Order: sequence, then C-alpha cells, then structure tokens
Amino acid sequence: MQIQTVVTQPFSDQKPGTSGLRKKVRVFQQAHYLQNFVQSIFDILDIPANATLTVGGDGRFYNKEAIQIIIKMAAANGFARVMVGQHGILSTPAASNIIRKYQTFGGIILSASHNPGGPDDDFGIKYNTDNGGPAPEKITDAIFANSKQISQYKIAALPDVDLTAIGSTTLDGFVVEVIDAVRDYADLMASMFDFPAIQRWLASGYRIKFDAMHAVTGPYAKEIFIHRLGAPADSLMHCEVSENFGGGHPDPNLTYAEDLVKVAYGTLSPDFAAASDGDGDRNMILGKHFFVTPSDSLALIAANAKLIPAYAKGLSGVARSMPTSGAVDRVAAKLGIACFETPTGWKFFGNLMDAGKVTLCGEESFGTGSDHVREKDGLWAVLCWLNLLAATGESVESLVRKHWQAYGRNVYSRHDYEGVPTEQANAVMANVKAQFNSLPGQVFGSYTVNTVDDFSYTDPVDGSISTGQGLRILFTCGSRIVIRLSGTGTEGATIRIYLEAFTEDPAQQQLDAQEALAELITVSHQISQLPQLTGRQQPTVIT
Ligand code: VG1
Ligand code: CO
Repeated sequence: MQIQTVVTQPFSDQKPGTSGLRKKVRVFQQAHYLQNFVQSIFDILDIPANATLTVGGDGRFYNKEAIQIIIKMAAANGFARVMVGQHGILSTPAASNIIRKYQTFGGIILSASHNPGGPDDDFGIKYNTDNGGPAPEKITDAIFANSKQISQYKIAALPDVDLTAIGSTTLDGFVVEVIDAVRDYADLMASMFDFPAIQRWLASGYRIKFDAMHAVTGPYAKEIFIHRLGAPADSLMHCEVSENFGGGHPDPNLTYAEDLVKVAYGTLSPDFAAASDGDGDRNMILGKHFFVTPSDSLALIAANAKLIPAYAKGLSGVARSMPTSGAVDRVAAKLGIACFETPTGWKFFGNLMDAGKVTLCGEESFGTGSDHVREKDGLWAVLCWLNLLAATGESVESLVRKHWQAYGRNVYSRHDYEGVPTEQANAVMANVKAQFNSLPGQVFGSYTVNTVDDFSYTDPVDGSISTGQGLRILFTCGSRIVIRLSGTGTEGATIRIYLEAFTEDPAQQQLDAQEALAELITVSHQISQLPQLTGRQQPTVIT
C-alpha cells in the first residue's frame, strides 16, 4: 500500500467540546483541517495489529467526503479493517453497539448531533473508545494537545470505496466492510424489550407518531416500528434522511419539533408521540396534549424498569448530569440504589457503567440511555415508553401524574439564550461568580440562597477531576438555579439557565412549569443580570 506523509500546520481551534469537535462545514472543508484532527486522534492510540475501526455518521452534508478521508487515513495509520455503515451512516447509539458487539478498536462518529446541517451549517467528529463510549476528558485533552503541534499526517493512496453496497472489499490487504446500519441495532432492541406486548398494544388500536426530523433514525424507525412491531405506515413522519435535515434544526424539543408538537396537541392526537435528533441519541416523549420532561422520563423509566424485560432483575444504580432535575434521585432513594451526579455530557457516564455502578443514565437535554451501549439512545427511550404503555395499559399522562403523586414533582425548565456574543456571555458568568461570597443568606422574594458553587466532579472510578462544570445557586427550600455555557455550539455562545423547584403539594403539581417557576425565573435574572448584560429579555428556546 502506498502511504503518503503530508506536511501540515496546526490549527489552534480543535478543542473538543461537550461531545467532540463541532464546527461549521466550511471550517472542516479547509485544507488539512479534518485530516489534522483525525491524525491527532490516531497519534494517541496504540493501535494493535489486526485492529478494526468503526466509522459512521449521521448522514449530514460532508459525511460522505469525510468518511472517505478517514478510511484512507485509518489504512495508513495501521488499522487492518474498517467497519462502516452502509452509505456511511450509523446512528450514534448504533455505532456504539457496533464497537461493542464486534469488539472493534473504538470508532469515529461523524455528527454535530442536534445542530443544523448543510453547506452553511455544522459538522462534527468524535472518537469513541473500545467500550463504545465517547472518549473521556483525558483522551480528548490529549487529542487537543496533539492538534496544537501536529506537523504531518498519513494517508493511503487508495481509491474511494463504494459504500452503497453491503459487503467487504480488500484494498492492498486493508479491509473495508460495509455493514447493514440498522440490523444489529434492531436486533439489540428486540432482545431487550417485550416486542410481542408492544405489537399487541399497537394492534388493539393505540396510535403512535414518530418524527425522525429528516435525520438518521428514519431507516431505524421503519425497521423497528413498521416491520418488526407492525405499526401502520402513517406512524412515521420525516423519516426520509436528508443531508440538511429538510432545512430544519434536528433537535427534538417543543420549539424545533413543531410539526410533531402540532400533531400531539391536535384534535386527532395519537396516544404516544416521540422525536429523535440528528444522530439518533436524543428523544422527546409526548402523550396526548402532554409533554414529558426528559428528567421526569428518566425517573419514570427508572421507577418502572422492572416491567421491561432487559431490566427485570432491577437496576444497579442510576446517574444523571448535574443540571438534570433530582426526580431520579427520589426514585433511587426509594429503590435503595446509588445515584450519581456527573457533569454535562455522556462521556462522564462511561466509567460508571463499565464499573457496573449504574444501569440507567440521563440528561435534561433529551438524553436517556442504559448500559446496553455507551451512548444515549433515542429509539431505546421510545421503546422503554412503548413497553411501559403496553405493560400498564395506562396513558402517558396518567403514568406521569401517578409518578408525581408517588414521588412529588421536580418542576423543571431550561431556558436557552442562543447566539449571545461571547464577551456578553462571559460577563454574565463572571457577574454570578463575583457574587459567590455575598449570595449565601441573601433573600430574593420567597427564596433564600443557601449555598453557591462552581460544580466540580471527581470520577469515583478513576479519580479524575473535572472543574468549572456550571454555576449552582442552591436555595434553602431545595430549589436551585444552574447557569452554564453550552459546549456544543459553533457560533457565539449559548447561555443555559436551568430552573428547578420541588413540590409535594398536589395542587402545585398541576401547574404549568413556566407558571410554577415564574418567581424563580425572575430571581435568576436578578442575580445574573442577564437582561442588562445581554439585552435579551426572553430566551430563544424553552424546554
Ligand atoms: C448539550 C447538552 C448535553 C449533551 C450534549 C450533547 O451540551 O446540554 O446534555 O450531552 O449537548 O448532546 P451543551 O454543552 O451544549 O449544553 V448531542 O445529542 O448534541 O451529542
Ligand atoms: Co445527538
């Protein structure tokens, strides 16, 4: 095989964020940009002989070109084989499954997840280790360090590989195996859930609607919901994959999944509706005219896990990211299992799952998952709900209301201020931090500040420490405000304000979250001075 060594210059901006490196497509299209980052990954790996690399992406614009480059660089850097999804596509949880099932030496996932796609929008890349999970911080830090001093990369002079047909091609001893992107994943789901019960539930006349948002889960949803579970074809919407997600923003929330929201809140609303994001790891769950917050979804799945065959023996423990509501903590306390609080981002759950400390994990950002893979998993969450609906015969709303009655309700909302100039966003954070000494004991309306901190986490498995993970203002009544900056955006800054109040009072439980949190929202503005410092009166997105 002819291997070229190409001389290159480092780029200074290749620091992976919450979930890999995300930039505008045009940034990735600069000469050597992608290659530098890929080489920076390969250079930290001790690639064994006969190693296989899993490669796949969410199918967004530039996916095809990037995959060809990565295949050639994998060949030049000592991999013996790549396993790549047909057409270069693998959902993020499906890629995690492939890495684990075929024990490959990690994988490269091409996705900017919930960010829009297309020539003027976003692209992303991340490395997952051989446990199937996103590389932990010590690895992403090492990749970033390499990227700042790289001087050359290696690429094989191979022709482009045809990724349209399933099968294996050998090029100068290097094997490219194009695999069915869906089958292994659908088999895994069938092994975990009570498919016959869900089939019967659907056949008895319950209606569902799944919105793939023109993104990667389309083919997965067809196979699972239509072919394997027998749902009628009109149960799906936006399931044709497109390179720019139909021009939309493939983020399953009440703002961006508005077509589905209209259906769920319409006159002929289905019994269950759900959506997933660009790369298939997020989920939004809706009932008839009813929205389930991701934090409640996690808690409810945990509370009822024994009804799902894969978890019939119970859970070893649960974990949630710090900004996620404490609803699952209450379930864990009742079940007598451990509950861990980690920084934002799925990479922090991997060690806990590998050590057998937790079975279920979740984030408020529409991410839920379990130790069946090492990524959050949108369709898995949908199947959890379908399994629970089929097993109980209850509606989505009644399951949630009964949960609140039993455990109390953590009223919760996240307010995002997108596209804020970086200096203004930093000023908001600095302003809150500057008050750290004076805030404890201060009274704001009916709220008294108890403690404040900048969240830091010590990994209980490997002892690694992550600091600066979000500013927390904790009140004496148990309510809290969390403020942090997004690590997945590609333009300006996004300020996220997370608001949480707990209520056992059944009357309060019926209130709309924005109403119930109105005073806390005002307090968050008073303390952060966000309106004054950014000129923003209203958030861009409320979830
Ligand atoms: C956001 C979410 C975080 C999630 C991450 C990746 O990060 O808040 O919970 O893990 O996106 O999700 P940030 O730093 O922007 O708040 V995905 O579906 O984009 O890979
Ligand atoms: Co995603």
